[in-house]
Amino acid sequence: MLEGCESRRAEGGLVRAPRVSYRLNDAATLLTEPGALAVFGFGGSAAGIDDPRWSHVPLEALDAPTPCELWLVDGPVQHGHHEALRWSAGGGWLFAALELDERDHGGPAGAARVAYAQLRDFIRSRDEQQVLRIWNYQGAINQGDGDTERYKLFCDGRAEGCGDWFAHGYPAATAIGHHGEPHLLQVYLLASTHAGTAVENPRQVSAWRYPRQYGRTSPGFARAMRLPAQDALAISGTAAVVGHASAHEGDLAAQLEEILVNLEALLASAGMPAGFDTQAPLKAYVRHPADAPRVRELLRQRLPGVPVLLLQGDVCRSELLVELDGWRYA
Ligand code: 3EB
Repeated sequence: MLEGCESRRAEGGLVRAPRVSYRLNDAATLLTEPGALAVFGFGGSAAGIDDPRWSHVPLEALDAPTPCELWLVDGPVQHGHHEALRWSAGGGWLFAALELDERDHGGPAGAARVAYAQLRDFIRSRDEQQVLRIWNYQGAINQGDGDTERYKLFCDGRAEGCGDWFAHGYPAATAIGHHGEPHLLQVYLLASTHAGTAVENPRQVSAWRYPRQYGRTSPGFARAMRLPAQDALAISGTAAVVGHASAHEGDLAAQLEEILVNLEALLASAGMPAGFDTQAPLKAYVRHPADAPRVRELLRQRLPGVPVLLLQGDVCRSELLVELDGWRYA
């Protein structure tokens, strides 16, 4: 039986997926939980905590009360700092994060280049060499025109900083615009001692093959990543992109429906069971806070019982109004 095989393999040394959940406890309490690898607070909840595992994500929460996000792993967790970055590690997993001020690095491209170069250098020194999932939060992401739009400059710098890091295959990723301090770039990642399996979406052109019209440098990310023990799928930021084109410009509900179709196609492509459940936390990044009630209601109908955190975030194409990402456990 497949399930039996997989759990035996996990016991035989393959790392069990981190358990990601939303919790209404305060961050300091969550950090005391055994196996706490990372804790995230959103928007206003700048808790002033001095722990490398704590991140303040500069996206405003559109839910009240706002939970924290907790990542739990098996076994003891170590943590520390390395240059500008914070890290924690345990159970075969590594979290690493950094925040840079673009003005210290000549702008959005320079900041992305330095962020990725630092992460790469750090990972090189670690046992957890396999980067599976990355999150990027950039201020004013849609500002600027054509190739000088800030997201496109971020893509240029990211590719430069990576060099040939992901020549064998890209991690899953999210890139979203925040409305916090405009020059702040935040990047964090999850890596492992074991490789995952990248998953593409048959309905979508792979991002690294996007045609020239979307920028000089195609975004380097996989649509999803099956974690090493095959017990979870990390789902990249998923928008209403079909082929390489944005669908349903100006139509929030239709974009959300398209995203749900994309997510189902992705689950099928990954060999995961259809649908989402109460164990699988998702995020919805909503461009206009006024759309939050509609997004919440539509998701309540279409994904009943699924924990979805609504955050104010700008999708990297200005015509896209909403994006989802998150997790699916097998
Ligand atoms: C898309 O499908 C939407 O640049 O890392 C989604 C996930 C998107 C990750 C990235 C961009 C990124 O193209 C945009």
